[in-house]
Amino acid sequence: MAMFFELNTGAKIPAVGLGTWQANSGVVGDAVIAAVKAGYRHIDCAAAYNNQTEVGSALRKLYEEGIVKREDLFITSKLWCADHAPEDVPLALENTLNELQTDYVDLYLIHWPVPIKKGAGLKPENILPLNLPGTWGAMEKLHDSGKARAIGISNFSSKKLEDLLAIARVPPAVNQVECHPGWQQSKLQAVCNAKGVHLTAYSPLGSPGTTWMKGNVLTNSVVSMIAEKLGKSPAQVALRWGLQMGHSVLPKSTSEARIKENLDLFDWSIPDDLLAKFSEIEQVRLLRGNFAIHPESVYKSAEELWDGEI
Ligand code: NDP
Ligand code: 1BO
Repeated sequence: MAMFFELNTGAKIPAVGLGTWQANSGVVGDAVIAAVKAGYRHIDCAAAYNNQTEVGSALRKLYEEGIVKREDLFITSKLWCADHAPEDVPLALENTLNELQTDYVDLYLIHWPVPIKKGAGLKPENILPLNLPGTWGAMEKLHDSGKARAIGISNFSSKKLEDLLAIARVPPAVNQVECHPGWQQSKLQAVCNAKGVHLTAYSPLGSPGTTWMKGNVLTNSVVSMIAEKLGKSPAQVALRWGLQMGHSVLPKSTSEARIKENLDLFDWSIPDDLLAKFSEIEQVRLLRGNFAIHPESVYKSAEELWDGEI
């Protein structure tokens, strides 16, 4: 198993990236430093995580101490929902580049297919219809400028991905979506494979610390049984499953020990007979996008937001 997957741009995305959502100020910088020292070369960021400034300072320290060079890292960030207007897209990236102390990101994603009014909160009444040609056209210009070396999407259903492919001059390189043994995304993975779009798995451990998401991947009986048989932790089994399915994975941790554990995935594998057992796991989407769903919203039901993939 290589430590990278190749994107449709020809660039290589490291198979394991450090997640930074809900990594608090005061600890996220140390987590980034621990991760890079442990061998991570991919950091997953977003303007909405409100911690990019601390991530950027940690990266600057790593460059100054000669621990890693910028060109050896793969940095992802995401366009927030309030910045979908074409004129706001370059300003949003500029702000992110300043926060991350870099001239370019390796990958810039539309965070959600859920535009909201500028400056407004993420509430159903603030949601606007998706303007894919406008927003994607602005993303394509960022790609042309070299400030976003690859562009992509996040939380896009198969249908929304196909709608985008129908109008895109630059096809998306990545669709970053929830994906773990408890929400395997088989249909979306098949569409991504057919169209040459890489699927990155977010919440690859089922986000056990996010209590409202109610994930139980790490205590699932199939995952636990396989972990015991292989002498690995449930987290390692969940992550290794993702890699064997062809996904890059983004485990978040601010614990140095777990950061190391989550990268220890490359000198072993899940054999085929145990891999087959993952089909027995009940499938439940955890991050359902309830913030976008309301009878008066553009998305009146989860069915509409996810185009039936729910
Ligand atoms: P994960 O599935 O990565 O789970 C993170 C949780 O698991 C934390 O509570 C962490 O605690 C704990 N943990 C980490 N490693 C281990 C381990 N080895 N054993 C036991 N527990 C462990 O959840 P996230 O939802 O954070 O997803 C990962 C990343 O994906 C995000 O941080 C973000 O970068 C991205 N993401 C993107 C989204 C999008 O809309 N595009 C949505 C959601 C996530 P601790 O820190 O204490 O170790
Ligand atoms: C609304 C959750 C976003 C995490 O990427």
